[in-house]
Amino acid sequence: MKILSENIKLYCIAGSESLPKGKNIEESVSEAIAGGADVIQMREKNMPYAQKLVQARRLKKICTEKNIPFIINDCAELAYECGADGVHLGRSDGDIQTARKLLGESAIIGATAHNSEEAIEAAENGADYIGAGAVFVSPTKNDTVPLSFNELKKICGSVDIPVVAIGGINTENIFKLAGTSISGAAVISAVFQQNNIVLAARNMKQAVIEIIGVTL
Ligand code: TZP
Ligand code: MG
Repeated sequence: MKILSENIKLYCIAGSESLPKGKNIEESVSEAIAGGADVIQMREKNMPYAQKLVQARRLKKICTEKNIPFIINDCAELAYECGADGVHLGRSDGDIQTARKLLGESAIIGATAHNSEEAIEAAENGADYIGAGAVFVSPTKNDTVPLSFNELKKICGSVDIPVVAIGGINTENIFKLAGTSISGAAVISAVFQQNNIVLAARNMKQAVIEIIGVTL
């Protein structure tokens, strides 16, 4: 299952620590999909491996039923073991070619880039999409330095694979990214920390659709 730029508009990243108290991750992912999520990523930074595997298998089943790609953050081995559609690798999560050998040609491998040099390198190594950011101050990840509009635009222009912006994106500030040529937005809080996840995803998807066609 490869990813096309038209199928990565709303990339929703789910993690048990990013949900409001009492919210269940499976239900939340189902709601995000009902609202229009194009891709689901599972991102668990503090969960034991065995527990991540159980949860990942459950989420993979939900995504498969809806024909939505399911991506694992950080760990190609976990992606392999749970049968995910792919993995997202940050700069220190292992190399793309090793993950490709493990997961196979049809796997979706995403890579983080903070500038065009990193994006070009990832594309040359076989990445299927780029996650570029953070683009704004993120309420979820506090160790990021926001990218400028021009740097994001340069990243998009430097590779021919889809670029998804990440970091602090919501329905109000996403309009600042119009004209960068991003293919989509990856979000945590703008969808999963909202009371009505279906509605939040629907509004976010609409906002992405409105800005991606804009050229400056
Ligand atoms: N990488 C850069 S910012 C970020 C990640 C994983 C967090 C995104 O979460 P939010 O809540 O959409 O800012
Ligand atoms: Mg990572």
